[in-house]
Amino acid sequence: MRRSTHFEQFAAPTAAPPPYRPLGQAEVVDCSATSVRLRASDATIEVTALAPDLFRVGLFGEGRPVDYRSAAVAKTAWADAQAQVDSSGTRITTAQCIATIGLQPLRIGFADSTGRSFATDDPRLGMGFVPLGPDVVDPLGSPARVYKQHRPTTHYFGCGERTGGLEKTGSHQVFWNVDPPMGHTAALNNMYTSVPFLMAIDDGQAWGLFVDSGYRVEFDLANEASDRCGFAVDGGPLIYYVFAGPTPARVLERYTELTGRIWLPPRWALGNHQSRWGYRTADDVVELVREFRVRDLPLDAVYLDIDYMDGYRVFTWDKKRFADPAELAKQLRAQGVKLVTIVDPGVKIDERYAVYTTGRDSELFCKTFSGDEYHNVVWPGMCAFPDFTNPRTRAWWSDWHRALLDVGVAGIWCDMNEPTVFVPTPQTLPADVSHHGDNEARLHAQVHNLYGQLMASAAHEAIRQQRPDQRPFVISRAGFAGLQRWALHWTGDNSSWWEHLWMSMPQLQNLGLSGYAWVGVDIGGFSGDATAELLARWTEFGIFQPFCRNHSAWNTRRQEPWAFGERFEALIRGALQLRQRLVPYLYSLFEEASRTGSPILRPLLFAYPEDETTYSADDEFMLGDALLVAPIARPGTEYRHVYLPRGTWVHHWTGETVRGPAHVLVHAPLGQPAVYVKANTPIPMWPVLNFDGERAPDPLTWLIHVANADAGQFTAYEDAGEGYDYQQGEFCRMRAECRVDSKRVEVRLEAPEGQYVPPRSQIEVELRGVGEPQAVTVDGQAARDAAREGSQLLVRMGAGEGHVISVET
Ligand code: MIG
Repeated sequence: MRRSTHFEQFAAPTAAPPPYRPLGQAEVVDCSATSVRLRASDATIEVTALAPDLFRVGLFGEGRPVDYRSAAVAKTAWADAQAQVDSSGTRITTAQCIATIGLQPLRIGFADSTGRSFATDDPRLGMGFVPLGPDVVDPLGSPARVYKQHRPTTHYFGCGERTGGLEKTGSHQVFWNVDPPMGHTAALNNMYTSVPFLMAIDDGQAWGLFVDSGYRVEFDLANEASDRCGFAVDGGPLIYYVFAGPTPARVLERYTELTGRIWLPPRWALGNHQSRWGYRTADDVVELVREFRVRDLPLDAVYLDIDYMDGYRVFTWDKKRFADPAELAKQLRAQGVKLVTIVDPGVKIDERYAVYTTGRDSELFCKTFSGDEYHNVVWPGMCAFPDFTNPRTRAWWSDWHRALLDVGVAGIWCDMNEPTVFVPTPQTLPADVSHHGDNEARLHAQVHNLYGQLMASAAHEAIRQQRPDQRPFVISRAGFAGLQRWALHWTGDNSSWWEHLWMSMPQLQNLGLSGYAWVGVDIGGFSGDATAELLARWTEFGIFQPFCRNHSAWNTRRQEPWAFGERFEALIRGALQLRQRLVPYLYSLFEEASRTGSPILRPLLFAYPEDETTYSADDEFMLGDALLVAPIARPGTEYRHVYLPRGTWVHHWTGETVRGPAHVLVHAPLGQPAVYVKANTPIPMWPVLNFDGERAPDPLTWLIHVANADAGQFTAYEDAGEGYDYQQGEFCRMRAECRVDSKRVEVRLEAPEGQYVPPRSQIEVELRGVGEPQAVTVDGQAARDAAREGSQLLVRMGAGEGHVISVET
């Protein structure tokens, strides 16, 4: 593994092994109830059980103190490990896991209660340092690595934001936030956000590993050698966490307990969002919204890109083109549309611009190594860059959001926060830029990957403080592990290519496996020109993303839903309406993600880790547990292969039932994306209306594709969709279950739980695939309001209480 300052292409070829000095002999210096501290020459090593399935290992070189402070970690107090440390200090046992510590030389390994080993040090290389050469001393601490055994049965996933396919076994992964050149291909390694987290599956059992460092981090996943993997930091301590699983859900639950989970978004955030770099005037925006309304296209939020600012000065409005932003926000709000504005970190150097002068006077900007304000060029011209590691900077930055929030902006879009600078070519701050403000000065190299996340956290706090009745809406391009607790993430500047429509699928699935539950790619592609078919197919896929936004660059062909004529507009309308119909299901998945860290858009392997066929089925995905979506990602194509894992699946449009595991060829003409629904699982849906996310429409429909298969169930979550009353019990959970035997279909709607009463009078149960029923009863009485159309049966009843619907077939 390399250092960022080391250019391989200029090094003479050598057969010499890479410079690496493994730790040698160690001695136990201290034991507590849950941890063992060791010393190996001048390094301190600590192994701690934080929970029965979570261990932390820290390596602190050159006599440095143990220090786990981190911008990634949300939970620091762990009390429930109930571990036992043996008398020699070489074994820590929990109810689920055993850590073994070999002393001669120091090697650390883990095993589950059945003895299966995972994340176990490579016996030869173990953990150690990379000496920098005889004359070099790194004042920040030497780069460090740990080498683990790679078992041939292990498969790796996760690793945050990536190009290429879902499985990362055999690859080398770099974690260093950059604004990559346009046209992301599989040759691209690191991108905008870095999540040094690995989800491993070995023989159906999941485990995880997280390296917590703001430095450049690298993972070698059996690339260098087929029998080991490696995890490296470019400096400072090497701190890593090991998760024992044994399911992907369990790994993610612990990982997101450590690094945080998404918050419950305002419901409007789940609707359809429209954006483009180039909505240049308030009139453009009004006209845009009018088009959506006239054409009966769902719309819940519009984005203002850098065009709204005065000379790209952040926290300003162009006085001519956006003369009355409060009026604009008000007009949109009246039509149920929220306004989101972009915020870039670069602050224009301008004596008459208070964002700059106040930042300068309070020394809140990053400095050069010699102590001057660091300057570089971004959109506004020469800029200074806030030192977001300084809490005073974050408070000051939050406060400036008043210029946006006070006029009625509902959400903040953090861009360019890798951070990106333009000179000499688009790249990031030099490694020796100083972040001096946080009591403890740090070099940019130490905190690079944290910069974007800290900026997003300031935006999040701005909304929390200045709009205490609203739930934050923050979208960020850059981040680190834990970004999910401050912002949703979109994947930056993709291209209007079929290849990128395909790539979106594994990319979003790996983000979901890395704790980012709330994610999306730009629908239609950002750069390059979309075509009619591409936009239609991309929208058919995009509506199943947690975040559904069409966005494009100024110099590209327009790609609003009507850009390609009526036929394609109708297809896109159909897709966006399906999105609207799915909001109750989606909202329930968001609520689940906020409690458990489960991804919303999930790879099949999340629920079926024992089924290795799912590992390569990465151009299809699950939305929650009940929907399986297999988009078409090629032009002129109407058929595709779909893998269906175990269980019974019903094709949403035709009702065809398939028993998995099965490989099927599905017909998916435009307008009918391949969607399979788990048989008998009730899906809560809204009627099609041009809703505004603040009201729950009437009725709620439970759609059930019935088949002679296992019972299905789902619990819908609802609340006011905004604000915090839900934390005081103002929510409603409705559980629905459907059982089928040879004679009957029985649907049980349990009485709603919780204090929130959705403003609706009716509940509908829509049963598909029931044939010609003999009798339909609701609560034992012949159904009064039931209608049949083909094999579809619609039964209506009063909302607010429990019901049993019975259909004799
Ligand atoms: O240098 O603000 O990824 O979504 O439209 C480009 C203009 C800066 C990059 C973002 C993109 C946004 C664009 N920005």
